[in-house]
Amino acid sequence: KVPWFPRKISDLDKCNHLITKYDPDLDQDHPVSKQTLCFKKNIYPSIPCSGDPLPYVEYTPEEVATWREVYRTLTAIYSSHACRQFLEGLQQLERECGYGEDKIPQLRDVSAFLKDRTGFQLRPVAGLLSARDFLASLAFRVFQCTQYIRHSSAPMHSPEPDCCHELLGHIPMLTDREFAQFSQEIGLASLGASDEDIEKLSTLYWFTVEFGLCKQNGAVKAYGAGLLSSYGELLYALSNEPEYKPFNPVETAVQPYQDQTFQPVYFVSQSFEDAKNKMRQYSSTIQKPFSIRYDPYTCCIEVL
Ligand code: H2B
Ligand code: FE
Repeated sequence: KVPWFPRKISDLDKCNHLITKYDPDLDQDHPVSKQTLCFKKNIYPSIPCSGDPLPYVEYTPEEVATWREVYRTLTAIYSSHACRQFLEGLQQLERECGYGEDKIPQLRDVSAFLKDRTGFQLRPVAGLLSARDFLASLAFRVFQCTQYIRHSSAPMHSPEPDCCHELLGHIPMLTDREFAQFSQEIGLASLGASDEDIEKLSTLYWFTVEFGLCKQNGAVKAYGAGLLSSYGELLYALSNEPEYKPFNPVETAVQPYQDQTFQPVYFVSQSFEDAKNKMRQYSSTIQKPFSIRYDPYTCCIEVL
């Protein structure tokens, strides 16, 4: 039996299954601010409705101070550690979308900017979504994005995605057309896939979109958002400590991983072009009793 999957953007309203990894009421090691709790408990579980304008958020001075520290620390090492597409994306965001250390960019503005560049749009989400729901939204070029920020007591660490991770890690990459296409194609491959295939696609997502490295002019650079939003792991990943393997979807898809410490192994792509071609080839081997096509005019999935 084929698992249900969204056929049109408004179906994403049903792709909202959250996974609670850190219960803020029980987990004393990971404090969250009042505003974050409010997002998690009151605001998002009730809104996400496709088409609603993204809410503007008034961040507290303490939250802006956290953002400033993260922004300063990370931007100091991007030029030597981040891939070209990321640096170009961040520059555009700084020039045209109000990115900077003094204020936390608003998702509504960022979403409009991205939509114009690559057709990606953002949607606010209250925490970690199930892999199936998260990947399905990528099929429609919708990126589900947290809007709250980590606690000020640990500015350089967040156990869950927060707006520093999304805005600094993911968004600059999503301004790149080739990377946007790569992301959408992982999403399309996930629609109606079996649980085992979702698990493999999640692992591929993990080692590319979150922790991917690529070769550029003979040097290894980071393009994964988990690296580009973590000072410590970004330095570690490009040091000579971790193991590197060439990106190869069949092998990468079954590599065990965890999110508690740095990754022991990273996968290196020759280029996005190369990663995209390999992913395409891999996706074509996923067994499904139907095929699908994305119609960019209606933003609907056609099932053939
Ligand atoms: N949910 C949210 N909100 N953000 C993510 O980056 C995310 C997610 N990543 N759910 C997914 C899971 C990823 O780890 C893969 C697809 O499992
Ligand atoms: Fe992420």
